[in-house]
Amino acid sequence: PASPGTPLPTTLLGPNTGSSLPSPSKTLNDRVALIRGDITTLALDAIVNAANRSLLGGGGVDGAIHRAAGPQLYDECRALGGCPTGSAKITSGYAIPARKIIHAVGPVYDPFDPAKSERLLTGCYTRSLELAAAAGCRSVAFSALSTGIYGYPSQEAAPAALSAIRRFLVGPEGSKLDKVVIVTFEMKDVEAYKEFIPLYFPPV
Ligand code: AR6
Repeated sequence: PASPGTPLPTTLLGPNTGSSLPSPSKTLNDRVALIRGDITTLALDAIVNAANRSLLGGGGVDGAIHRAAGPQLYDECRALGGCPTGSAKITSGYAIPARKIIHAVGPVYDPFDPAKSERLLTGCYTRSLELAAAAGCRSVAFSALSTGIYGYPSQEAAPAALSAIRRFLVGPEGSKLDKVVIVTFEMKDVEAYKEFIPLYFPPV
């Protein structure tokens, strides 16, 4: 699992820390938020769905998003021809308030190869952020990818997700995004993110 054990470059976080990086207009931890609720109702630029390789819908949050967006979403997804695990594809939002839906295909958690699971999960977050930025989205909400039906332990998924989000926000394209919202549904994910957000995005 992504280890928060390595010291975080907290000196890069604030505008007054003497960092050699360009000062962000907002501090990093202002740009990440955690909410518990229904991702289908959020009026952000993009929401990220926990999809499967077919991209044709399923249970969990995928089912909820397809129901809320309506049948046109299915038609656009069908034309995409699927998506490999660890990657993502983008569609319109149709009947939901978000302009775009990013369909990320997380891994089924493999307890015998957690490093591979982590690589694939991290890939989903990174690719989703790249797609959002490329589509001109400034705010993105993530479902807790793979932590439901796909069995990824929340305590391992949260640090992997946060490390990918952090890496993107401090990277060359990071300034293209104003806000990354993590949307949790179950208490186990709330608890994992409450534990790990202060480690990856320390308050300044
Ligand atoms: N609304 C919001 N969040 C939800 C909902 C909902 N209705 N239901 C579950 N969650 P999951 P996965 C949360 O299982 O593990 C689908 O069949 C859930 O608590 O939706 O990536 C796809 O088609 C968890 O935090 O996705 C795939 O086949 C998060 O959403 C497979 O499930 C993700 O759980 C993907 O499994």
